[in-house]
Amino acid sequence: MTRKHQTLGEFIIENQTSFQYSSGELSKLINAIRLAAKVVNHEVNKAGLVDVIGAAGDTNIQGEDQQKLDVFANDKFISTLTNRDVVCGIASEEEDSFISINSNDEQHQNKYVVLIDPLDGSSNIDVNVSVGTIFSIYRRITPVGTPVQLEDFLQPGHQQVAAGYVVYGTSTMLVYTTGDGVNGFTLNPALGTFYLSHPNMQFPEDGKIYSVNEGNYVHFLQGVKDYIKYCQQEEGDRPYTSRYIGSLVSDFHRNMIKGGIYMYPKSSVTESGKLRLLYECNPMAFLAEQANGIAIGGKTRIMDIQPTELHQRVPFFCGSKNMVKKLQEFLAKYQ
Ligand code: AHM
Ligand code: MG
Repeated sequence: MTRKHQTLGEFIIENQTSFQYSSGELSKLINAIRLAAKVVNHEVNKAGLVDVIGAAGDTNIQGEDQQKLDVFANDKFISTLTNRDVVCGIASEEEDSFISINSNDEQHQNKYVVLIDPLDGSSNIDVNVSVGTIFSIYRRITPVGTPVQLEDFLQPGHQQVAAGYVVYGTSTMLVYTTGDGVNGFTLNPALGTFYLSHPNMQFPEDGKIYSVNEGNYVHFLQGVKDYIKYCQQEEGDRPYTSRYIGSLVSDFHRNMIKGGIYMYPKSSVTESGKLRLLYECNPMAFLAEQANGIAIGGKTRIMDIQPTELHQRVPFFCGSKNMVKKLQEFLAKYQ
């Protein structure tokens, strides 16, 4: 149930029992992400002051070293999740390997692992364009009370129990799913409180926006090239509008609200595309499917791919149902 003026904290408590494994542990975990998001938001908002307060690598007035924002966000999410004792393992786009947390201690019986991209699109920060945090949550598959293993992180996306993102945009929003629809919460910066602003978010079935880095057009496979030409043709409701922020969270967020398709294909120079299956594609795919959208990696559904390594990259196409289906028709011609 959703109410007007409901805060994220209230929403988590009220919806806790609708979650199939309800024990309060997942709620604590989402609360920890909420807290870290607020701290990172505060820091991201100050990014434009870099000439005033010092750049990464400098020492600030308190004698502390200034960190790059993606390093700051990584440290903040990891320390919050660790200190609050809500997970048994974390994998981050910023870390080479996964982190095991107190998993060999009988006191710590946590069941969940988190995979996180702490600050996606961070190259956009220097030019004051929106960036985001993406997270993905699974139940571990190895026994509780033993150290987590790589296999706990290499689960296909359809095993996710929750996923979401924070978009640090004109407003800061936290959008997430626990497998029961997608809800969006907007931060009131004066109060430091997230309010339910976008209940039950849904991709429109049709859309008119396509998002792709067209600078790479010459390297794309013929099916993708043909679909892009289709988007540009004058017929019916086409040509579509081209919008590419280059910040996955922002492009996805806009497409979910307005209707659209996001594409990061493989190409003749990037055999698997750019985006990471575990930190970017799976959580976005879970959100998309929960919001009446589709996410594929070519022929396959993104969430059916069996991961083989932590930092695996895959092609990614995601958005409004009818747009992704049309793209599939073009891709099928060349398979
Ligand atoms: P990052 O994880 O290094 O920030 O890269 C991911 C980002 C996505 O947010 C964005 O959609 C994409 O890279 C943009 O890539 P490109 O500049 O190649 O179009
Ligand atoms: Mg990223």
